[in-house]
Amino acid sequence: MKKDFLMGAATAAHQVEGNNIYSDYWVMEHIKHSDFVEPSGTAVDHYHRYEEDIRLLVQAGLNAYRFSIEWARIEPEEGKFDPEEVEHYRKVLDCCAANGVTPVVTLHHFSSPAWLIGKGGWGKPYVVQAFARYVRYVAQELGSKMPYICTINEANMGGQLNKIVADMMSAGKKEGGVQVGTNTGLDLKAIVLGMFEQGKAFHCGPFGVNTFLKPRKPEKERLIMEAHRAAVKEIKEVCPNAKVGLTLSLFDYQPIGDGREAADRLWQEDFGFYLPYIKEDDFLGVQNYSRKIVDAKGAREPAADAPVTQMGYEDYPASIGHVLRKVAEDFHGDMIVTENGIGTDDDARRCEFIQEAFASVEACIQDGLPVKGYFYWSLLDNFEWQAGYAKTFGLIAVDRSTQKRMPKPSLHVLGTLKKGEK
Ligand code: GCO
Repeated sequence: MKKDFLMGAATAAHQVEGNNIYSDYWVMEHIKHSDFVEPSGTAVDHYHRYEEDIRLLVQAGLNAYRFSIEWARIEPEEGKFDPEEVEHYRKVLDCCAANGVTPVVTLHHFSSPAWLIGKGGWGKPYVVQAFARYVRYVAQELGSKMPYICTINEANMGGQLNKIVADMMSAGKKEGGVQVGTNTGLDLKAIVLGMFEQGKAFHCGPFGVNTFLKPRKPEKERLIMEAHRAAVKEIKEVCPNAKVGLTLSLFDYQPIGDGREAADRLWQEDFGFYLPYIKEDDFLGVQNYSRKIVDAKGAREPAADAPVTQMGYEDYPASIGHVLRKVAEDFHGDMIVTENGIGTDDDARRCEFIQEAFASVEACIQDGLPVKGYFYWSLLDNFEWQAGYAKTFGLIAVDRSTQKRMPKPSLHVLGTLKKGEK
């Protein structure tokens, strides 16, 4: 493995830091009929323990760390930036530098400032201007310390949720159809009451709540991509040397029987639609967790005898290599695996998963694909959105009653892969 290959682990601010009180997620977690199984609370207190966490990453032999800067902390009130929060992230970036760790920074990872939702959120054109203003400020303050910037995490997740959540609810499935924690097991009354409570809390009415992951129609996807393009422009003006891209959630769609057309349609929805907006980017963050078998009617549930993860989708590590090869057919820039991992309470299986998944990435590199990094999701067991803390992806376990960190054998396994040891 080349010395400059980025080998690390990933987190997201809302899932690990704690007390993200000015965010839309905090509001949604605390309404009476919330669809979150539990609130994020103090999370795993990464906000105060990032130095220990980065040191554990380095001691394991890793050389890169992907994390997100929280817009709701930087701009808790519209147009008012908080210099103390900028200083916090400056310290995180300086901690990376002091430990020889390359930071890959995400500027939006699902959570937004609560005030944005009241202004139409990700459903109104204003979001492009608001996001660009936030990005420019962060680039001016911290850009010289950020060699790699992901503007938006999983720009296509809202579109994926739009397609799948309805199917999951009609099938009575709480989770499994998408690569993010969901909780679709609520009854209709609770869902409707929750909508009105959110509409009141955000001051935008029950049908005007456009959070980033609110299932959305294709025409709203354009706003996401316009926000990305505006952010790239701001970053390149302020710190032209930063490498900029976004990340996409991508499944390994495997057609069987007459499923080719359906598989191609799904890939076009998840990837092809976004390609024109990212073709000129410095890299694409590829995020993949599993495969889906596709027949003429569409994506199937995992086979009855297929191993599945805590999330309900198939435990299938080879998918990441397949997705990298599929992306490379049409995207000719660098690729970074910005998320790949497994939700399981069996760390021995996680060790095997990592070795199998990384072997498929290495095979892509050996075949000449420009893969420049691999980030395991996640460094720490954390808040899996609506599914809460029961889903454990981490290389490090955390006792949340004491916030004690307990590295798992899988952290060491990932580190040895960086050193080329098997
Ligand atoms: C995502 C998000 C992460 C998830 C991870 C595990 O890809 O959905 O980036 O926040 O926690 O994927 O589901």
